[in-house]
Amino acid sequence: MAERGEAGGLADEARAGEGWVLKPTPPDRFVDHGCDRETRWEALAGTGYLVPNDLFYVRNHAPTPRIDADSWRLRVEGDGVAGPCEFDYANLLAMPAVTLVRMLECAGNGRRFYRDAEGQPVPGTPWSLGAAGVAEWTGVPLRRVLEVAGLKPTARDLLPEGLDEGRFARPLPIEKALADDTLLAYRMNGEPLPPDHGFPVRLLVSGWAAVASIKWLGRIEVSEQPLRNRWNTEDYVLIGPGYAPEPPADGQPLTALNVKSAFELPWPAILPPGAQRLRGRAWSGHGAILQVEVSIDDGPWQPAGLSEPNLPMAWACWEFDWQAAPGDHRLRARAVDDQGITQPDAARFNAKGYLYDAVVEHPVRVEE
Ligand SMILES: Nc1nc2c(c(=O)[nH]1)N[C@H]1C(S)=C(S)[C@@H](COP(=O)(O)O)O[C@H]1N2
Ligand SMILES: [Mo]
Repeated sequence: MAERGEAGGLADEARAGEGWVLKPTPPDRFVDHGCDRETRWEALAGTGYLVPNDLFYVRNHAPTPRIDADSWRLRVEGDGVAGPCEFDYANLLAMPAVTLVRMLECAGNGRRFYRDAEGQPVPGTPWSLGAAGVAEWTGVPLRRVLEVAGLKPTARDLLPEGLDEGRFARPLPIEKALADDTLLAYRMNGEPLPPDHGFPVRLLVSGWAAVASIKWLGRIEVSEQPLRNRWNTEDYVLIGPGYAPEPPADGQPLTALNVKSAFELPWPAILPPGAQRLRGRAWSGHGAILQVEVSIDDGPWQPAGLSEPNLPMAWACWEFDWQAAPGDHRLRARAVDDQGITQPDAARFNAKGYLYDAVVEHPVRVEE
């Protein structure tokens, strides 16, 4: 094993594997990407609509910090509020709470398919489709807290900042900050937020790439000026043909998620011949799922059955009955949301490999 600090990159990579994520992420349930852990789709089979906290993917830019709720404070300040203001954990818990079911999905989910399906390598964590999950979140609308802090009508952008190493922070426009379903969340699936998912308080920004949902929140700057940092000008920005730059950003800062679907199967899957009930999930950052179709080996698109619940900005579970014949097969699923947005045959290339939304071919071998 390389000595720490021997070669900069190596030391960093070695460090990224150790102790970044606190919860157990066994290899039968997660793919280990070093600092990030991807949920295996086959592990979601039979889990119900919500992803249990212990199975939820983790995306960290720094190790999960251990934060004491009693000494924790959220500071709201900047020229967009009347004056600086502090909230403690008890203050937030005492405010009227809202509970919502929403998806979190990493902007890079599906990134490996830019290379594997489209022959266009891109840097970054090579997620398959498991950097997504749906949970029930409880918290206080961010708007309420901003109102208490004396939000000015001239406020324009917010900078929510994490307490992790490097103080991860990404600017958020005021319109999205004021949405009814933008929360300061402190519970996930009925439990206090787990440390890896932002304890004690994280932002939940509905329908947007999960990079907006800052974990371990410690401070929110409210500004009358547009705010920029690396995370909305260089990273988490769509850069490529067809994405006109919005200077000073190198491209278009990521906002809403798009439409995707996945099978609850291992990659590749091995199935016995005969009647198979295939299951999967489909989701959209713009609304609810209207329809899912499945095609086997370039055969016709056939409707899959959707089950309830089918909540907007969460996902729909679906199933499809298949008579599996021995041999190698390619399964495809394609979703349409209630805004009429569907999955294309090829995703629109962008330099950092975000928002891969094309129909994915899932390899399956059927054998005795
Ligand atoms: N403070 C902080 N917040 C953060 C991050 C981070 O590294 N630090 N990662 C972001 C990214 S890129 C994603 S995809 C989601 C992941 O949330 P999860 O680990 O709870 O699934 O958190 C977001 N919030
Ligand atoms: Mo992410």
